Amino acid sequence: MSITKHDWNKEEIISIYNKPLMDLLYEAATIHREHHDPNVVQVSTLLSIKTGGCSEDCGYCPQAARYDTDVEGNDLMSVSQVKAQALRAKSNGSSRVCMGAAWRNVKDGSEFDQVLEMVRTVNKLDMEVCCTLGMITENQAKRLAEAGLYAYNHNLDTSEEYYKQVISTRGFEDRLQTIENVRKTNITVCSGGIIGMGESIEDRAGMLVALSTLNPQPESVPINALVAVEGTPLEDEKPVEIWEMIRMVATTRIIMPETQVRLSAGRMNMSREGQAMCFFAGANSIFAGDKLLTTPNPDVNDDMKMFEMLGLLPQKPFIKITQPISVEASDSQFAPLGEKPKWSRPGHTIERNVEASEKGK
Ligand code: SAM
Ligand code: DTB
Ligand code: SF4
Repeated sequence: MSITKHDWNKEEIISIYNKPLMDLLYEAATIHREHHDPNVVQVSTLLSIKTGGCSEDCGYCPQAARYDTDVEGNDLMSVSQVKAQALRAKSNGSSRVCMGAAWRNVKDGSEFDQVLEMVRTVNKLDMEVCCTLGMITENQAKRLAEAGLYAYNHNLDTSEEYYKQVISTRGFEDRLQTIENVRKTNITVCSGGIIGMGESIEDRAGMLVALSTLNPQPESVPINALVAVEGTPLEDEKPVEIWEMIRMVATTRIIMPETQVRLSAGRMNMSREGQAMCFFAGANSIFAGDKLLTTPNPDVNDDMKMFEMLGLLPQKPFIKITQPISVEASDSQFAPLGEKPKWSRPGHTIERNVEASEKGK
């Protein structure tokens, strides 16, 4: 079995990405088979526990308050609603629930306490619990870990250079800092990005350099194809070609052999044949359920038919890492610190974001 390399550079990654497709597929599939069962695919269900009304200007995101999209904002879900949805996801073959909140960062207080209770509740259903709540401090990561969180999703989204052309309200280094905070606990790291935002292949490689040089590398890497939502600055980006998705998945697999590569947003535009090639190229996880956070996703029954057709089996939970134990709130060792961390706010002008915000007024 090959040893994981942590010093990938952009040139090496670009030359892998641009290999003749058959060579790329063969190499990726070979590495995939050395590290994983090629017929097992992990299934995660997304749950938007707090939707819309977000303060940030992320150019891809329908949940940013400043853009005029059809997203209806909702307050934080109740713990019992989350439990009901998690049970449904479990009965549909999901081993993981990923709870997303349209927040810039986590603030200590009753809403975070409620999220911690959601984590305890879903962990007790013997499912892997993932959260994606924006930036978090070390103390908040420790409290999530103590509640039984299995994974924290925090995407780098794109290269450090292109990030500046997509988001102006927070910096790339804040993303890295949050990942570092998560790494101070036993929570696994889920971090990936989006293709199809107008970035170059160099930017895709730049993002993969940033992810693959993390040591340890993220345990899971979601590869999203942009869902271009009307009203967002990126509404006119054309859909990524399946070949780009296959190349991105294969390259990710080659440079991060152990990671779970997740075929994430954008599956509505992918044929079964296209997805099958992604699985061959090393994708071994999907988001299932008829909704991602706010946009449509394939019907779960159709996905299960696809699994059957391809001979794929959904992965059981806690295969690589044992189930965390949830400590009750009353026994917690970590008090909320009420910190006010200085996350950056670069505030430079991104013309298309400004234009979309103006239209949204
Ligand atoms: N607010 C938190 C944050 O930004 O970290 C968590 C939720 S946010 C919606 C999670 C991730 O969803 C983003 O980092 C981005 O990668 C992905 N995402 C959001 N909108 C998307 C879109 N239209 N198409 C593809 N991926 C998208
Ligand atoms: C990730 O990488 N993709 C998911 C999850 N992590 C949180 C989110 C995709 C969102 C797509 C747009 C939407 O449905 O709002
Ligand atoms: Fe807010 Fe996250 Fe969407 Fe950015 S990606 S606008 S932080 S919900």
